[in-house]
Amino acid sequence: MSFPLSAEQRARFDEDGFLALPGLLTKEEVATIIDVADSAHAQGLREGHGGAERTVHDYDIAAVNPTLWEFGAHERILDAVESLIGPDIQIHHSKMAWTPDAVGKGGVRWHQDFAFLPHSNTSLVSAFIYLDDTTVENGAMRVVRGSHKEGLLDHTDGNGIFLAHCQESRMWADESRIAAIEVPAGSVSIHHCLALHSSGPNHAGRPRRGLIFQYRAADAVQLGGVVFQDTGRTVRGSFPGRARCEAVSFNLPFNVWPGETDRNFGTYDRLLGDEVRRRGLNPVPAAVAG
Ligand SMILES: O=C(O)CCC(=O)C(=O)O
Repeated sequence: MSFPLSAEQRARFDEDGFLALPGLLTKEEVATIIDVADSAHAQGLREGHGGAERTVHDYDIAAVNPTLWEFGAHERILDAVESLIGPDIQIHHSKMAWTPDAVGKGGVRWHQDFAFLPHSNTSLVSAFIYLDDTTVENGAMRVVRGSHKEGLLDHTDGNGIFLAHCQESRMWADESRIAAIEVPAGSVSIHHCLALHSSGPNHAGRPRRGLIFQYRAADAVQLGGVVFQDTGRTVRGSFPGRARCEAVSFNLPFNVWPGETDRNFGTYDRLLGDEVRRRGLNPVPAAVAG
């Protein structure tokens, strides 16, 4: 059986740039994911990334875990995603999102996902599976309604250096535009790749855990940012062997995430050939390359 979004849900997504789908997963499914989230492997990753102090995103989590790999192809999630980006769907990445239980810790600054993962079109959505009842008190995600219609906002220092968070504070100055996604465990929220969003710190001292899959239409071809282990996994339909381009111009992310030398986070470098790099012909602005 398939569970596409209703016309009303699609219209709300088009208007707001996000949608909450309460109760999409069963209690048993949530418990299965929590088992992985609480495993020694996941805890080790979290600790390694400073998870006692800040919200951490452990990427590639589904690529290395067969149980989570299956959740990337969850039928009901894909039905909703298909209603938004069409029948040919790939994963761009998976990650476990973990806000520490400690009061006052955690949070994610305002950003648009597309700034991190520019593609030839904007048919990309992120699906956040909630493992805990989530409210503003324990660090719910907040979205600026309608911001996905305003194009890619500035995430740089003005000299081409990618700062990984949006610099245009006017965008979140009007509180009436901000919606907090407050949902029970087992819900899924889906947001557009240009929806401006952030998360608050944990004020409640109870967990706020999630599993996130970033999906893309199979004809969205990546132009910059990180290629993950599960990038390009087809989860529904097929790869059309074609790129669809939207007529837009935007800055590509240039830099290496501080302290994460293994990840080349947000760098353009891996799109260049060895010989171009060797000869120093790469176009990365000097301030960034140095
Ligand atoms: O973990 C969070 O609260 C935010 C997740 C997020 O912003 C993202 O995946 O882009």
